[in-house]
Amino acid sequence: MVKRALITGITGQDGPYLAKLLLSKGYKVYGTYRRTSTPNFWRLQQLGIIHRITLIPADLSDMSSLLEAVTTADPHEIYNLAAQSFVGNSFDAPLLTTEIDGSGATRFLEIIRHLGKNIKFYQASTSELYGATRQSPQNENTPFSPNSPYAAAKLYSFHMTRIYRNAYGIFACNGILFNHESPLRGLEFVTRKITNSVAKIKLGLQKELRLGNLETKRDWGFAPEYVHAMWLMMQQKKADDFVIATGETHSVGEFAQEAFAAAGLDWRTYVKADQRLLRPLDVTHLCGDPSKAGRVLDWKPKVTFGELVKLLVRADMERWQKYLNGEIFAWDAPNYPSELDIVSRTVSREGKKPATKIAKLIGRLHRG
Ligand code: NAP
Ligand code: F7E
Repeated sequence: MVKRALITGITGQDGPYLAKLLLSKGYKVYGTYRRTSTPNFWRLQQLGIIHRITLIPADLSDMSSLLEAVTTADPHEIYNLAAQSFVGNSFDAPLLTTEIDGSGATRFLEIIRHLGKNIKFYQASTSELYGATRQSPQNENTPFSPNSPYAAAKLYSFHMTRIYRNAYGIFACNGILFNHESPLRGLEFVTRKITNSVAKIKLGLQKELRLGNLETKRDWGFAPEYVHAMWLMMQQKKADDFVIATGETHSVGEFAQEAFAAAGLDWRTYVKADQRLLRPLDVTHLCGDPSKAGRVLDWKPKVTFGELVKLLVRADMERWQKYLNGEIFAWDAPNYPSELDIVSRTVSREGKKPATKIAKLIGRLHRG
């Protein structure tokens, strides 16, 4: 029997990696996307899987579209990855964030309950739930203490997932995932913001990098490994909640130092602290304890912090080099005003094409 999976948030970072994994396991994959005025499928294109996925328009704030998506896909498994996932933005849009990240999961749980079908449900919960906790490392028994509208909304969906599991016997599980990164990470998140800037600084396209809180610590892992953990949770006999993390923590400053060093640069020359980038309230220290996932799911992280930073820097260097070489490929930078500005300044400085001088520069970089 061919298994069918419905993934919400197929255009985000995790959706395409999960889709790729499920396709490799023989699943038929359906993915929901929001209608936007400009299509946003660059990640699915980059992984080369866009034509293997059945795309369904749906919005987490709209019950009818979710019902339509579930009846169309008739899935065995639903992975609810869609979210307003940027914590900083949740302070500017708390109600929208609640609607999507909080109530969105309940809409799915209600659909599953009313259809009465055996549909398994995965909820993308988060280490942000631990927020202001002083306990470290954090595991499944650590009390939650959300510190942002994002985390408060995710706390609601965490509990609704647990409640529907216990009240109605629905196979519903929470993956409490700590930060996980990849070359498909959005440019607004700190890791990719740093590695994208390192690439541009190295290529002479940017002079400095402005960051907010350099002291906050995160437990950063590699996204493709984390989506594998999602699938493992859904294959268990009994639904349960799991922490997925590396067990190592590093500050934003350490990440920046490592990323600049990977390009042969000293971060202190380029990184400037900018008060305007501080959040009204931040989460200062996250470090996960994934031992339950190791024991029950036989899941362990493999990519180390150092390897992760290097692979992100390499990916952004390659993308900017390809762009400057005049290659056309699917990526996100052209959608960002800040990036476009740099691109157009480069083009006008160099003449019509971003070619000669920059090609020479790239040649020099390749030679070390
Ligand atoms: P992401 O890159 O921001 O992707 C979010 C996805 O949700 C995008 O496809 C986005 O569509 C979609 N979306 C946003 N609002 C929507 C709406 N109203 N209706 C339908 N779709 C909507 O996030 P990610 O990094 O892949 O994370 C996946 C999930 O895990 C999220 O729920 C996130 O909160 C959670 N999480 C992430 C991490 C992490 O470190 N990455 C850690 C723990 C938990 P557009 O492309 O149209 O914007
Ligand atoms: O911030 C600090 C910032 O935006 C990390 C989401 O996937 O992981 C992510 O949430 C830290 C924070 O991710 C800048 O203040 C400093 O302390 O990369 P971030 P996040 O907030 O940890 C969790 C697990 C999720 O669930 C979320 O969906 O870095 N920081 N300077 C900065 N952050 C950003 N974005 N930009 C800066 O300039």
